[in-house]
Amino acid sequence: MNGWGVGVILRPLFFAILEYRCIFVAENIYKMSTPVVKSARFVISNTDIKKCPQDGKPEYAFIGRSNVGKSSLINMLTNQKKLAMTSATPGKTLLINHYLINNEWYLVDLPGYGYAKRSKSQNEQLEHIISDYVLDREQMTLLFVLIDCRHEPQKIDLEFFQWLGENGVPFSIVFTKADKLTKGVLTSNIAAYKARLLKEWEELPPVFVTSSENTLGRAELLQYINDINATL
Ligand SMILES: Nc1nc2c(ncn2[C@@H]2O[C@H](COP(=O)(O)OP(=O)(O)O)[C@@H](O)[C@H]2O)c(=O)[nH]1
Ligand SMILES: [Mg+2]
Repeated sequence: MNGWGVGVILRPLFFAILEYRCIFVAENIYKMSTPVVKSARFVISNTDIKKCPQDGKPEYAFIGRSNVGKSSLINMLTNQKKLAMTSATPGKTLLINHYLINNEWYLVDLPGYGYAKRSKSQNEQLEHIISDYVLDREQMTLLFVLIDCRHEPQKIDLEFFQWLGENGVPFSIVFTKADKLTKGVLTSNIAAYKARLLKEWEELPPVFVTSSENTLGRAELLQYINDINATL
């Protein structure tokens, strides 16, 4: 996908704020119990942000390459097997899916980018939907960019990070599928990924490591969202 823009060295203020929050979360992890998801329900699928829920509740959106594990992560966080549709083959749907959590906030499953078999017009539509949501959706509190921890940094993701930075979009990074690597390889892959990002960024946003298979990272992500909700 083209059009995410070119890179410059960026140091947006929001990273400092997010980093502070992350340190706060990390310092409190020892006394942390997993925040409770009392209820989670699918609300609506859309291609048009104007038709997304208008109740003003905060939204935490998941984005990343097709098949990275967005829907699985939503199921893992909500402790439901089939809330979000998962698939072994990359999906072709271009939908923004809203899931209401505890009647208080939304998890949003955005369409995946980077699926090679999409036509040019589908890719244009995809860019349109993603940029409409990410840039214009006022309720979007934070964007979680999902990265498969098994892979080297991919151009499309790096360009996407640059585009987010240039547009001042607050985001965090979530590594997925941690169960597929040994601890040693996981640690070195993540260190290498961060080192790659630090070539262009002075600071990194908060980073989470997750597995939808064994719930690694569930408590940390839910706590992070809870902490942000508490500041709103
Ligand atoms: N082992 C493992 N497989 C995963 C994990 N997350 C997703 N998957 C698998 O990866 C494939 C794509 O997942 P999905 O959630 O549909 O990805 P999406 O396209 O980003 O929504 C499915 O076969 C999932 O079962 C994970 O944490 N561990
Ligand atoms: Mg999906």
